[in-house]
Amino acid sequence: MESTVDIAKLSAELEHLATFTDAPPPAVTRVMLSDTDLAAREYLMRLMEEAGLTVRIDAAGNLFARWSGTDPHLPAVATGSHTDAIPHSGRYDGTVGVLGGLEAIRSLKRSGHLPRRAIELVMFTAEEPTRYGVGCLGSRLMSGAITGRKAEKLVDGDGVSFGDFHKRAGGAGTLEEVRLPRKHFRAFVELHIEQGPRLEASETPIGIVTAIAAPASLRVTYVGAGGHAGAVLMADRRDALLPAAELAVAVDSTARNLGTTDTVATTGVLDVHPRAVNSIPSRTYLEIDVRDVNESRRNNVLDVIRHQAQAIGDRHRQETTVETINADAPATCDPQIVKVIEAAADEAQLTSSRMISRAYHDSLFMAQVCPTGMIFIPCREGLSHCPEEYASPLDIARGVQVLAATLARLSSE
Ligand code: HGY
Ligand code: MN
Ligand code: MN
Repeated sequence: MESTVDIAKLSAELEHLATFTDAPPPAVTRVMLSDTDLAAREYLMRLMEEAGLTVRIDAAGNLFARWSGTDPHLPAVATGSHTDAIPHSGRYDGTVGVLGGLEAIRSLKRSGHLPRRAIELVMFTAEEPTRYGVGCLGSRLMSGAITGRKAEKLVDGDGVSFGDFHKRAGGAGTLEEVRLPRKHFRAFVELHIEQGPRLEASETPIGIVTAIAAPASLRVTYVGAGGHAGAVLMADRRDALLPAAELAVAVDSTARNLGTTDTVATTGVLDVHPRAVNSIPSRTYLEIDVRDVNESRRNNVLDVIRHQAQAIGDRHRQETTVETINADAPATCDPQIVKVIEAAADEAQLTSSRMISRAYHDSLFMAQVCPTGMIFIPCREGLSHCPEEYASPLDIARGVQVLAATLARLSSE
């Protein structure tokens, strides 16, 4: 049956969701469980209920909206993504998978599809690492990659633990109960913008992800000696910004020299204390992101950077701490799900190409729960995690159409 996508409604919903932001438009900042994020969640839950879905929230704040199937005993087919947004970012990262997933379900309902297996739309909490330094907290808990007990102890920049903060979501149960048994779902399929230039450059409307790169991140602190910028002579200084600056350059050159094109490393956070022009930096804090599709190559670069961080700190006579926040394995998408998505794209007469995802997604962890696949759509110049992020209504509609056909096939099995 032909399911049609109401792209005007979906585009309006994406635009309205973007108004829930702590940054001036067109940028979007929506950090997990902030007041803005909670208001956005209310809006999304209302849309899900209007679509006739039954909504539940787990202790981590993951949101599940269920369309029951004719056979209640069969594991559901799931789709979804995230709606939290890093500071000063865009309006399509994650949201296309949540609102696009909702529209895929609505379009199937309109077409008269009756799913044998339930279809569940999932909005994962905290896909972005902004608050706690670790990404995919909601799906990590679902997969057991982190235990509830460990997640409780995570502390944000204001000293608030996730053990306290998660309660803002109003979810049921405990963080330990967030974990899903393997095969809790028949399959999980995530629609997402590519966050890279390949699909647009090759004029390919649909990407089918075969593997997701392995992300890792470090946090490094340097503690030197502060003091008056005018009074302390150069020979007497232990300026904490110097090792930090040296390390940031080393991170970049290590990825370029030791890796391949698939190896990337970024120093995305560099905080200076006390951050006053006439005060010598006494403490610096860095967060470093290292990724590669090849886990052992990623681990090698990570090890070198860890040693460089310590050696540079020693050379500058600084108190140095180097901590690994996460070092995850890459994920492989399920070959059978890849084929179902490919058949759905063919049915829609849309060309598709198989590719890897250099960004991570909740699918990285859902692949540990059930057979998982991802559908990519192009985004303008591959830009993402910035206000210039853009996906056209036509590309979004095509992605939703392929997602709907994929969900129809999987929920009829
Ligand atoms: O950082 C990532 O890859 C994802 O967009 N959070
Ligand atoms: Mn992101
Ligand atoms: Mn994302």
